[in-house]
Parts: sequence; structure tokens; C-alpha cells
Amino acid sequence: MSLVNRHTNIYHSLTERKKQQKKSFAVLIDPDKVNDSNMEELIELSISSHVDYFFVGGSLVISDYLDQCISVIKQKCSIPVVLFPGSPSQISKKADALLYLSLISGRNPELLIGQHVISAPLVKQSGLEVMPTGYMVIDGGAPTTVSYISNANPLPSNKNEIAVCTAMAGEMLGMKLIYMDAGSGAKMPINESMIQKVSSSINVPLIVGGGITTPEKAYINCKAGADVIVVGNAIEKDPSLIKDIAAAIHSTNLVTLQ
Ligand code: 1GP
Repeated sequence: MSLVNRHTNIYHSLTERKKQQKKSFAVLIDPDKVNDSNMEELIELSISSHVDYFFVGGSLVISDYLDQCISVIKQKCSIPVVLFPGSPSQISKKADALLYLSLISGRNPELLIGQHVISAPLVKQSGLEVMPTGYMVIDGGAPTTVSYISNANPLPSNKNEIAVCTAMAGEMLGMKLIYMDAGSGAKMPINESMIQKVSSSINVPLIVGGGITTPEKAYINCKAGADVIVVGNAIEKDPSLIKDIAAAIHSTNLVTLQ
């Protein structure tokens, strides 16, 4: 495989953007939900809307389309590809970076450290940029695949103080990113007050996703302190949303500069 167009130092770009208060948009691609032909539309829309990152992965990937999906992205554009794996089997050398997730909101040792031990040699060998990520699943109002698969209770959506302490602990343990996720297709996305409190308690970039379906919600989350907004489900249903959500997220960058 050619690594010619592999991005390096994505974490550096995330922290630089945070310093400049620039918000980013990550389009989440679940390899089970795409094929070569709909990928083309998704990529074209993402290029023209200035999407900042592709996150690729899912709680449960059944198909074997992961490598091919990333190859298609790499052939067509230079948007960085970050793996967001639901399990150690979702590692692809074709990506640029990996969210090395530890489920710090849960108490399942397998997802805190167990699977990392198993995947460590593979991850090390992959040459991927590894970004240690404190992953916090917040109750999104309905059982999601991630909570079932992880066998861990989500953090209650109205317990801001638990979220704050969890994120702070994650940062002090050395996590370079905090990802708050209400789960794919969540009925209730994470509320702004939790985002605001968590973001003001940590210094590392904060990723927020799960159930975000409108440009307005993406905008509000950015204003509350999210550094990266992740949208998957809504875009699978209506890819044209990419343009409006990207514009809403990036509009906060213009406001900041004024
Ligand atoms: C899920 O945060 C992501 O892990 C995105 O969620 O699919 O609901 O946008 P949606």
C-alpha cells in the first residue's frame, strides 16, 4: 500500500485548531452502510463542504468493506481518515490515525484496558497515529448498539458533575482527547450544559456526537464548547445535510475571528 498521501500529526492539527477556537466537522462513515457508489456522493459533498475529518467505524461492523471504504476516500480526496473502532478487528493500515478508545464512562475492564492489551501489537505495527481517547457514552434516551455491545451503563444525561469528573480523570490519566457520545441515532443528543461544563474543565480537545441531526444543534454544541462535531446517522439518511451542518459549524469560526 502506498502511504504517500498519509496525513501525519492529526493530533497536532486538532490542538492547533482548538487554540485558534476553530471548530471541526467529522463525518462518520459506518462501513456497513456504504458502498462504492454512495461513497462517491458522500465524498464529493464532503470536499465541497470543507469537511475536516472522516471518522470511519461502527459499534458492530459486519461487512468487510472497511479497507475498501478507506481506499476509496484516499483515492478521491485528502480529507484525513480517523478510525473510530468498535472493536480491535476494525484496524486498517490505510487510515491516517486511530482514536484509541478507553470507555472511561463504563466499568467494563475489557473496554477500559482488556481489548487494548490484545490489540496493542497490531496497533503498534500499523503505523497509524494513535490518539488515546477517553470515550464517554452519555444516555441518549434509548438503548444504543454501543451501550449493548459495551455492556456498560451510559452516564446519566442529567449528571453533569459525573461527566465533568470523568473527563477530568481521563485527561489526568493522559487521554489526549475526550469523546462524549450519546450513541449513534440517539433520541436525545448531549445537552449543551453538559458540553459547556465538561469543555471548561479540560484542556484537551472535546469531540461530541450522537443524535445530532440539524445544523442548529451542531452550531449550539460548538458554542457550548465542542471542538469536533461528529454526525453519522443523519447524513446516512440525507447526505445533503453535510453542506448545511458544515456551514453551521464553520460559521462559528468566522464569529470568533470578528
Ligand atoms: C456515534 O457519535 C457518533 O458514535 C455519531 O452519532 O450516528 O447519531 O450521528 P450519529
